[in-house]
Amino acid sequence: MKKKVLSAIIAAAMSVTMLAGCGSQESAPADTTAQTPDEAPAADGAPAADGEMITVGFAQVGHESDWRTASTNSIQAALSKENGIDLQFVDCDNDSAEQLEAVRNFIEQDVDYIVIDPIVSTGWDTVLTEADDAGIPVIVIDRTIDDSDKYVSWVGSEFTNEGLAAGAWLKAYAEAKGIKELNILEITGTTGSSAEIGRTKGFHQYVDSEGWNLLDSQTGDFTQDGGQKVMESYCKSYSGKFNVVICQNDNEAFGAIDAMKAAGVSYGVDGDVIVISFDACTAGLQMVLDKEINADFQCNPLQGPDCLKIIQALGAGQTVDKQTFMAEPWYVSEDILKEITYKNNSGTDVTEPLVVVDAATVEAAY
Ligand code: GYE
Repeated sequence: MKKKVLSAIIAAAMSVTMLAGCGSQESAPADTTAQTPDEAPAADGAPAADGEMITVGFAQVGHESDWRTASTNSIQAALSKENGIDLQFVDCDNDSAEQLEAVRNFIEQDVDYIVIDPIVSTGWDTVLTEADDAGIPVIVIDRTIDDSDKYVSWVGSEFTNEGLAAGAWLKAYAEAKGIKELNILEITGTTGSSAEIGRTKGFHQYVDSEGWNLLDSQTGDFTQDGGQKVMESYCKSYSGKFNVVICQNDNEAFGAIDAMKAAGVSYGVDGDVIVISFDACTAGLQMVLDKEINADFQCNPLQGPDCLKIIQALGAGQTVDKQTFMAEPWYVSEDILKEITYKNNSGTDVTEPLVVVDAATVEAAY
């Protein structure tokens, strides 16, 4: 079946429906507001219906972290030939201009679907309008697009809740340990990415409301090398003055830990500096188990199966959610706090468990 025929059917079918089988974080503002047919970008056809392969172009952020590798693997495994999909994968190397060009190339090739993990959250409206005009549905995964709604569906994480959870945990942990003063160094992710924006916003709500001392905040660009360089300079500038390092992903935390080791700073459960991280990749959770990282707030990268379901649902003329949130636990090293309570990004008071990492948790990670 060809694009324009199905586009009318699918556009008409866009309404409020949960995507079956998708994880949905209880505390997340599961926004099930779907577009009306008039607002919806024209959705495309499913060539598999008449035996052809479905062509999908995926503009991936890059290869900056363990999380990213897990994300790429998940998409490639799900959007596979066995599942009737001919996937074109472009690694955009953390370069926004390259990513826009990749999407434009997909439009030119008239692929059936475009999947984007947007490096930054703005600058998208023109190219998404071009995709819409060409009748190609766009699916967004992981990071969000904040200046255009011309995509069919997004599946990813509630980054602000991740930052809020980190703040709520640090507050409860400091109280439990009798730590009176928090002097914090922050290493942020790629500036302008929704993951960086959300984690910063959530955590800073606690910095502000608790009156914590945020000594400095610099980007490590979500890389190990970036985390190490920032921490090397922090260790010189703030020697003996900090007792918390919050890194916005595991790879930055690995780099920061290497820098602290080199500078003779003790860290982790038995050290002077509390280490907080996000992602909960295998190597990150191993360091939680080894008591080097105190707490690791999961960001689930396994969006391949959800993405496949969205494509299949669209191809079958079914409705899809505009937003799907991944379910994400919070991991800790010590068994001293059972749960955290906080007001999440949608204003709801939530109490969520803290999972103490053991060998099986590490084994089950990505
Ligand atoms: O936390 C980081 C990666 O967009 C949520 O990007 C993702 C982030 C993840 O490089 O490791």
